[in-house]
Amino acid sequence: MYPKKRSSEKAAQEMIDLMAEAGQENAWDRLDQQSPQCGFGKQGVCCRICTMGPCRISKKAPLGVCGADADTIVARNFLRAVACGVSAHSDHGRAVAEVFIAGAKGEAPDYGVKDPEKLHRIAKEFGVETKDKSDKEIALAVGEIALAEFGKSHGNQLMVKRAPKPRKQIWEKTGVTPRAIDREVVEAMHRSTMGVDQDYKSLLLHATRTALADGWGGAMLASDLQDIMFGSPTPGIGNINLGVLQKDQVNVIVHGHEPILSEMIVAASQDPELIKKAEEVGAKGINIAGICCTANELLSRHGVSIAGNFLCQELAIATGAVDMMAVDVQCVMQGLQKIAACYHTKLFTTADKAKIPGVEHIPIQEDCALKTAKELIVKAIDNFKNRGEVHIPDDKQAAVTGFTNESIKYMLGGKFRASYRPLNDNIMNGKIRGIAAIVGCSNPKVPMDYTHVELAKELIKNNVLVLTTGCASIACGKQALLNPKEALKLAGPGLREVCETVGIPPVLACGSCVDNSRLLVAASEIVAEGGLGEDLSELPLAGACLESISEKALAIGQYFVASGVMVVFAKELFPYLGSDNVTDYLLKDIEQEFGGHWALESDPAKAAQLMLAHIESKRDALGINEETERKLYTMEERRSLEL
Ligand code: SF4
Ligand code: MSK
Repeated sequence: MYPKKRSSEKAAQEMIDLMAEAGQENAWDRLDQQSPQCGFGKQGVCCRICTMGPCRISKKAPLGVCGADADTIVARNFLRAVACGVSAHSDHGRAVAEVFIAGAKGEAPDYGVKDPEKLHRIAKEFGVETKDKSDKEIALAVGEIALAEFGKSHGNQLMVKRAPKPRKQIWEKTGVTPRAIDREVVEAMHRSTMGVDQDYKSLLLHATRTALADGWGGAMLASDLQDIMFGSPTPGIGNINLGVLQKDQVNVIVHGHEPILSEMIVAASQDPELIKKAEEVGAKGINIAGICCTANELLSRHGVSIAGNFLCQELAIATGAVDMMAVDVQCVMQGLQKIAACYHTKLFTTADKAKIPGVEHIPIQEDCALKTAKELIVKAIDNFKNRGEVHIPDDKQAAVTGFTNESIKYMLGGKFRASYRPLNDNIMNGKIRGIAAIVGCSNPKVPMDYTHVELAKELIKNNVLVLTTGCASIACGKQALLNPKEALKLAGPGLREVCETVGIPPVLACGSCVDNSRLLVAASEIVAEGGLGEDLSELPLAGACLESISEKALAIGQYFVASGVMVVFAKELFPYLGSDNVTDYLLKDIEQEFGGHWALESDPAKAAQLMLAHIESKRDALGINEETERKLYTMEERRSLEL
């Protein structure tokens, strides 16, 4: 089904071939060494949570030592994976909240308020009194409320209020309205340990509650606080792919997730003294590029180039052009240490919770973050002279990114009349059939970027507006789908007409993994705008993640499903199919409770058909596919029409 090559994209394939020639190992080689992978693990029927195990469920041995069956074991594994994904996004959110508070108190002088308008909007939402208060005082109050969301002892997540009323009622009725984020994760670990919750439905229901604490909690807070602190993204242009590395400049790569590090690196790189220092060593400047979600954050706020997505991290170092790579948390391969040692690249870890043996650790501390970032840049400059042979693929693509629930509204309705009305109208008149979210990573089991790109092409051809985040967004960018001029050639006539009128590409890059919560807010506002039903589950909307590596992707999928959305996941990358009952629940029965469900399909063309059929079924249910008969009114009838 998949093309044979390791990457569907030329620059990465060029570097993969180069590494093979040099006898250097990367993720694809290590996947080969790991193959064939464990069949029990692939089905989710392996349990090692107590020392009577590990137990593996088979026809011959259908129960673990404690008597747990496949339903319980698969559901526990699913819940634990969701809890891990939630903890990653939410701990990111917590780190942001802590720096936010320190900034407001004056204890983190390099962090402040860059979007006061959003600060005031969130303050109002949180019930913070703003009259006669400075931005710092308001920020402190907002930050304290946000931080409390992680561990408060009573009440539900505040951000849940943003959901449409029928959605909140569904969550109340099913008992999954999320409480404190930490509480849901702790309870997930408790329920899934030996001898506690042994009812697969009960376990899966808690997976839903935990996931909701992320999508409508930790991740949503992370995006909002980052916007206030670093400025809200606005649509702008940048470049994507390995060709953004510069032969004649000091190349610095930031990789990971939290903008707390990368924002300081960008600021430091603009210091005239450091630019002069770079020139003194023979470089023409300092070039910052990002990898993974940090890259999405920087391009959408500062126009900083993106070198690549998840599987590009080792390839970037193999160009020989990376003078320094600073990493923080999540999606950082331990293999970087080995490949960096083959080149001159200086690799640094910067987050105390994410260290790698053999890699120097230089923590970014909030009270002196910019100073530390400058020290890191100096190390990159000093390392420029140590470069050996350099091979930079010359591929890069211009991309427009920086779309958010707010900026899409401004693009559609204008600065002073920001509104989703034009989008709703064009969905209702059928020019746009619906909306699709394409999210996820890159995985060596799938030719890199192949499924994201093919799926996006098929959907825009069929007049579906595509929103992307994370590494899926970077995949689309590398293959020109974020370039309005190129991508609009591939769009269906209705979608093209609307995008040309508004001035947007048919694929909208909406940021990083945590920014998936922006899509939930956008969908809620589309419902509130009117004409497309009363709840998220009524929207002609579908999600897909056909290349994933991370437990975070599972958490995202589960909170979309629980928000009423159908989510298509690659079957090969969904290791929870070892129980018929769990499969039936996630693929079918869950829809009765939440209006959304999982679907499994690895082929992007078939996944697109599933999504299109789902979108059309929602349109039918809304009655917006019916041809309305044209009626000619008499003057009398016109007068009697109610306005
Ligand atoms: Fe085996 Fe039960 Fe222990 Fe899991 S909890 S390892 S199934 S005995
Ligand atoms: S970085 S979670 S590989 S999208 Fe967010 Fe990319 Fe997936 Fe990591």
